[in-house]
Amino acid sequence: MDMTLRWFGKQYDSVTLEQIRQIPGVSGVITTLYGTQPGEVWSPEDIRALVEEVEASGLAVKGIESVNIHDAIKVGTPDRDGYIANYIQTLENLGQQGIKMVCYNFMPVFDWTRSDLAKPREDGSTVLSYDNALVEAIDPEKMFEALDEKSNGYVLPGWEPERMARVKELFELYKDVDEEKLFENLVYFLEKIMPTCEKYGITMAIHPDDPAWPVFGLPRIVTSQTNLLRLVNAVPSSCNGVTLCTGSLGSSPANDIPAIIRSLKGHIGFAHVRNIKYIGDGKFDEAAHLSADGSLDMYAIMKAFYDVGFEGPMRPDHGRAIWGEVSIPGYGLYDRALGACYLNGLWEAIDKASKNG
Ligand code: DNO
Repeated sequence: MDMTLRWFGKQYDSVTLEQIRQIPGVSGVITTLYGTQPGEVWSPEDIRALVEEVEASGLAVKGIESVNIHDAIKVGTPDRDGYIANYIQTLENLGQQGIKMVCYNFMPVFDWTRSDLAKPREDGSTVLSYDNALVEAIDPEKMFEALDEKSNGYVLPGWEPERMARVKELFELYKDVDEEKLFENLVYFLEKIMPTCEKYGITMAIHPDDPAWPVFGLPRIVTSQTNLLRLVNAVPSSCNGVTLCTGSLGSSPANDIPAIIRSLKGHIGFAHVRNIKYIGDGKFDEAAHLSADGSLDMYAIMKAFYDVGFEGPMRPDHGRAIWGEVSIPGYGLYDRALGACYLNGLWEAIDKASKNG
């Protein structure tokens, strides 16, 4: 396991590389060219500049999150091959700079969804929270505005304002896409890009749908152990992998996260580790990473990663907003740094216990 932190780039993030460098046990970042739009080719110059900037701070780029997928590919419109060719070119350019892991998602229209980005807790912190009843009551076209108002002025990951301006058009585009069609389009895409991934040893790590059920009637296909296994088996390649996001999969209490990790041995390319607190059916708050603060057993989760021999990048996922910090919601420095130390501590204990019998 290689502990990292997500970093959105100097222009976009409230957290600096210098700060990340000072978190014990964090040697790299997961980053992206945050200003690019899905479908664009990432230029070798821009990628090189990003890698050099990170390396100049004493850190390394341990992966990209995300290279987002154009809707034409998800919907399977006739122009998809052109966008796939662009994606392949981006992978070539990333591969040439030594990038070995790319996180992506295949969620229609919206990436992760929340009903509140700053829900106050008893401890005075705020967290991201989800209430299905509240989300389903919002007009999807208003969803972006609802979230943007509470984004502290930052661009939210996966919620590109340019795409969100076209929400109505996007819903129209997806109207004939059901789960099977979406799955077929994902397999089509993966089959086309695998040769390039294999050439450079890039693991494509699909991010689960968040939350792990359909929202606004849009299909969702990466929600459970069954469909994750179906996906890795549909395109057998060491480069067809998964981002094991404990919070996204964990949004459904039916998902046994340690069991899912164990069943995906050898297919996990990236790990997002966070805790959530169930507060009702289709309702949860994000929590501090500590097991006791939420509903997930973080020790059992880390033990499962350890037992499957997970060696890829891991990052603490969303944190609470604490100590007065203002940042991209979920992505402040303080609580994620606490999370990284806690997860590193669990790992050290598991490792030493296992070696000392
Ligand atoms: C939210 C993130 C997601 C994730 C994408 C991966 O905080 O976990 O936006 O990066 O779904 O493509």
